[in-house]
Amino acid sequence: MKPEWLERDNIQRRSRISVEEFIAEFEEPNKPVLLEGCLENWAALEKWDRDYLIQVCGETAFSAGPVEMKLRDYFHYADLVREERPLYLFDPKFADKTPELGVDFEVPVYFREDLFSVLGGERPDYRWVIIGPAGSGSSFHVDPNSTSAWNAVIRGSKKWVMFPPEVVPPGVHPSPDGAEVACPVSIIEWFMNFYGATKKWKRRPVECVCKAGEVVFVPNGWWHLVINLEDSIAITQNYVSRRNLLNVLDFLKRPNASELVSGTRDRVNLYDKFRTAIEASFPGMTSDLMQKAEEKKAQQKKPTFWESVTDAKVGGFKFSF
Ligand SMILES: O=C(O)CCC(=O)C(=O)O
Repeated sequence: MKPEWLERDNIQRRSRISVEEFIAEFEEPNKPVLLEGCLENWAALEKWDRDYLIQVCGETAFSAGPVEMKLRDYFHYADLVREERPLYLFDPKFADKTPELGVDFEVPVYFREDLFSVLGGERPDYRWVIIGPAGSGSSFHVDPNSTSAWNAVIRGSKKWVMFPPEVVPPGVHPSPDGAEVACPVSIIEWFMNFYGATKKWKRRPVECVCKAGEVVFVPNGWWHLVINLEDSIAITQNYVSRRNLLNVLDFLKRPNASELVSGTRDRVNLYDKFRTAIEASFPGMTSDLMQKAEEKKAQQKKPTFWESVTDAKVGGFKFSF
């Protein structure tokens, strides 16, 4: 990575804010934030390094792109690899495979509402351990099923570049139905060919380097690219809360849901199952949220006092008693 690709760090950073502040300032308005100091009681921060992981699950096979590899072999591969797109270990079943890992972390307070949990064993994949050498990472994508996510770095550091839902990153070409995304071949290629142009854009991307002990909140629909600046270990979790429930339901109901929905076997019926399970566990929640969304929309359309006394569109003054 060239130093100038790492200079811009314009994400909002917050330390030890309350859950209410997080919801009001970031989750409700769907804005990214880097959260400091919220992993203090994670044993993983003390314990998880290459030697510890090899000791507890070196012989266990984890998913690394298209292959399953024993963790011991993956670390060996990561030491030797010199490719531009190294295999990236990204495993959704790590805590089932190695229960010792599952008890070394907990969901940070901000993300405890987890509405997909009403689906029990039928919920889409939702948490992953992510391990990769410097240079590995995730090219531009939007997270699955319109969920939001948090990503906690345990070792190493990650450079993030994020664009809001309405801004498609340069060099990225989603198919009209959103089911496929064509991107430059490698992350470095994106930086070399497209990053410079974003400096002149009005809608600059949100960027940061997230270090061990820090968490990035990725609001739903945001495009993001992530590259590991060092050998890294992280945990990410995708979730649905009241703030994005309606988006997720809309997404699951789309006509091409069978192509769009991911992380679960039954992609077609997920909408009905989720809607029914939410209604059973939280009666009235969906209709309450819909009503509030309607009210908010109406509020946004309502002219302000100044707009109501002036004819803002034609510039004529209407004030009268
Ligand atoms: O590589 C990473 O840590 C980012 C992972 C990511 O973007 C995702 O899980 O959606």
